[in-house]
Amino acid sequence: MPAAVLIGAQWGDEGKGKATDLLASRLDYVVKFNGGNNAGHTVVIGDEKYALHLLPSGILTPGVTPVIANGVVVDIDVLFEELEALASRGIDVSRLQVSANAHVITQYHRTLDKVTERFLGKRQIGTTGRGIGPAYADKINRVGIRMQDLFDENILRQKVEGALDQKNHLLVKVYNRRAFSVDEIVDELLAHVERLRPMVSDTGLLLHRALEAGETVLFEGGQATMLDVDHGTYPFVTSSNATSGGAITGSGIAPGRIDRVIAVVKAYTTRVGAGPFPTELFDEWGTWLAERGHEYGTTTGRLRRTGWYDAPIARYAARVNGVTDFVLTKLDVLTGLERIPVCVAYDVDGQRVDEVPVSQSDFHHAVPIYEEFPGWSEDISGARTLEDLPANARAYVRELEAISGSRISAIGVGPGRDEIVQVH
Ligand code: 2SA
Ligand code: GDP
Ligand code: MG
Repeated sequence: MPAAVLIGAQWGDEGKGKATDLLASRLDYVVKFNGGNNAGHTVVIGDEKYALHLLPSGILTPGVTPVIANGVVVDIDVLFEELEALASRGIDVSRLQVSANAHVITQYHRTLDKVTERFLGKRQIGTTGRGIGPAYADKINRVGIRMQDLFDENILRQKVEGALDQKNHLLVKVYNRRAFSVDEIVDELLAHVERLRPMVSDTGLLLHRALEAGETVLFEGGQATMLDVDHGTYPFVTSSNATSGGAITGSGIAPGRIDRVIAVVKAYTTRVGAGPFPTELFDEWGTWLAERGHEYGTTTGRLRRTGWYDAPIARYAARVNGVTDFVLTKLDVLTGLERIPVCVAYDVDGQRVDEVPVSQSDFHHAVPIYEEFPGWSEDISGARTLEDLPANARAYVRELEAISGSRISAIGVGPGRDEIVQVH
C-alpha cells in the first residue's frame, strides 16, 4: 500500500481518526490535505482519549511523520496549543511538517465566519465558527496569506494590507464591528514564527521523494463526501474538497500514486449543522442513536443529528471517491434493536430514485424507502472476526456490503483501538 486515501463517506464523524490510527503502525507518513481545525477526531488508546482538531491522527503513532499539506488552512495558535497539549502527554510531535503553501487563518477570518453566519439568519450553514470558509474564500480570491509569507515581514505586511482593504469596510459598515489594524494582524502572525520555521517545508516534494523511495503514505480527509464543496449538499458544506480528489490537489502528488481509497462509513448516519438529511429521525429513535453513539461534536460539542443508514449515499461516496474498501464503524451502537431500517432508495415526488439526486430540491424532498433487517441483542464489542459476530449482525453487514458499492474490510465494534473486526 504505497499511497492510500482515507475519507468520510457521509457527513463526517464516521470514526476516521480511529481508522487512521489503526493503519498508522504500517505507515511512514500521514497527511492532512483539506480543512483546518474544524475537524474533530477522537482516538481512544487504552484509558487515554485524544481529541485532535488540526493535527492528523497519525501524530499519535511513534515513527510516523505527520504532514499538514497545502490544501489545509492553519490557525497557528491552535497548531501550537495542540502540539503542546500532546507533548505534555508524552507524544513525540517533533516530526510534524507543514506546507509552505498552506494558508493561514487569522482573527479576521474567525470574526467574519461568526458575523456572516449571524447575518444569514434562517439560512445559516451551522459552521464551526473557526474561520474556515473565509480563509478559503481569501485563497480563491487571491488575497490569502500563506505560511511562506510569514518569513518575509515586508511581504507579509503588504499582503495583510491587501487582505484587510475590503474587509475592514465590510466589518465596520455592514456588520457594525471594529476594524482590524495591519499591525495587530502582523504581530499575531509573527508571534510563533521562529518556532514555525523548522517545520515549514515543501511538503509536495517531501511526499514525492518518500513515494519514490517506496515509503507508505496515508492521506487523511477531514469532514466527508457529503460536506465536499463540489460534491456535497451545497451550500450546506465545508469550503474544501473532502473527497479523494482533494488528496491530489491538496498535497501536490499525482493521481496515479493512489492505489487504495478507504471510506469510513457509520452503521447509521449523523450530521452536524444545517442541510438536507433524508433519513434523519425526529422521534425517540433519533435520541436513542445519539445517546447510544455519544453523538456530540468533537470540536464544538454540538449535538449531532441522527438517522438510519443511507445506502444511496454510500453508493454515491463509492462512485465519487473510487472507494476500494469501506470501514464500517459503530456497529455496536445498533445492538439491542429488534429490527434495523436501512434506506435503499428514495421516493422523490412519487418516483423511486436509486441514486443521490443532483437537484438540491429533489434531495430536500427525498423520502427514504426502507428495508428492515433483523437485529441482535448480544454484546459484540469483544468480536474480532466475522465468526464472532451474531448471525444477524453478520447478515446486516453483508446486506450493507451488497448495496453500498464496495467491500467492507473492517468493522468497528467499540471506540477502543482494538475494538475492530478485520474482514479481509
Ligand atoms: P465549516 O466550519 O465552514 O467547515 O462548516 C461548514 C459545514 O461543515 C460541517 N462540518 C463538520 N461536520 C461534522 N464534523 C465536523 N467536525 C467536528 C467534529 C464538528 C464539531 O468532528 O465533531 O465539533 O462540531 C465538521 N466540521 C465542519 C459544519 O457542521 C457545517 O455544516
Ligand atoms: P471523525 O471525525 O471521523 O474522526 O470521527 P469523530 O472522532 O468525530 O467521531 C467518531 C466517534 O466515534 C469518536 O468518539 C470515536 O471514539 C467513536 N468510535 C469510532 N469507532 C467506533 C466504533 O466502532 N464504535 C463506537 N461505539 N464508537 C466508535
Ligand atoms: Mg469528527
